[in-house]
Amino acid sequence: MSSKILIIGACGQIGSELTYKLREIHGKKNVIASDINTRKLDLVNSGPFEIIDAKNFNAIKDCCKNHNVDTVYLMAALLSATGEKYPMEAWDLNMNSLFHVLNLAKEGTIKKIFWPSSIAVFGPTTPKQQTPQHTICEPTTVYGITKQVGERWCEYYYNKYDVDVRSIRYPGIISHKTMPGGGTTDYAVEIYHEALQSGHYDCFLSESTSLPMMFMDDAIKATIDIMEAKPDALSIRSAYNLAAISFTPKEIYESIKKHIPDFTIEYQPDFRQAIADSWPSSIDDSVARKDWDWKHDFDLNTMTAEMLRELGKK
Ligand code: AKB
Repeated sequence: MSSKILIIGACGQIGSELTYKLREIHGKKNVIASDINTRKLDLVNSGPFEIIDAKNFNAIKDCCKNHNVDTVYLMAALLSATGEKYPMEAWDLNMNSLFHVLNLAKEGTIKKIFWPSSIAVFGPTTPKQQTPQHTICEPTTVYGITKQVGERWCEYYYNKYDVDVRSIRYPGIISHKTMPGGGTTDYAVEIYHEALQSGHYDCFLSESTSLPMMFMDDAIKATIDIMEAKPDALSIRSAYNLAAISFTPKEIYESIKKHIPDFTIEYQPDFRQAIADSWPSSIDDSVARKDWDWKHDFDLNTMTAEMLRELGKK
């Protein structure tokens, strides 16, 4: 039986698009999608699917053995805003799921892991502009703490047990196919939907909050590129800084207004403002660009045009 890929958390924002892309590359039957429920029926029906709770070591192990899985993409996580509401659940899911796949690789059941980190590893004491790869990481959110600790464990398993684990620090990801859930950067997706549906958006961040962001196509490309990179090319085994665009709510609003002149916005910052304020405004990703030739394609205006065109069809 040829070796297979397993995606854990395949019904999520990045997991679902990654599943479709990997199936396009490797063939449907070689990519097993899994999630804790079947909430995305189109994805569930698009190829092999297993119900797996990412906190259940035996369920992941059985699936890997039954399908001869050698590569796991662990995409299940509670994000920053939800993590603040359910801190223990975020710790439990984000950490235990990571240990499960790291230990499966350590014992030889699987060979390769992708695990996403985030700009949430940074905190208020981190340099805000062009945040370097190696810098102060004192996150203030539970989600950020799980990602920072997770990075340390990834590097530890690589150094101690030769586990081939690869990771990137995703910025906010924007897609027209799947809604994000529970993140601080979610406004940058909601705004496009509201611009088309009601012509008005109440933004939960202030107009001048600049955050690192990326169009989904670029995020998927980065994920696949780092997994295809030669092991020796990778100088970072915690997680790579990754960047594309940085913008404020006012800048994305203005970019949408070029297409929808009557679009209006109001700013009503809530608890997510403090999270956004603790994160960088822009990221220096030169190490990723050097090590595995990372480059992004979409800027704010090309992304806006694509988002409005695709969402407009729906
Ligand atoms: C969030 O806002 O929590 C996520 C992230 C930046 O990791 N999108």
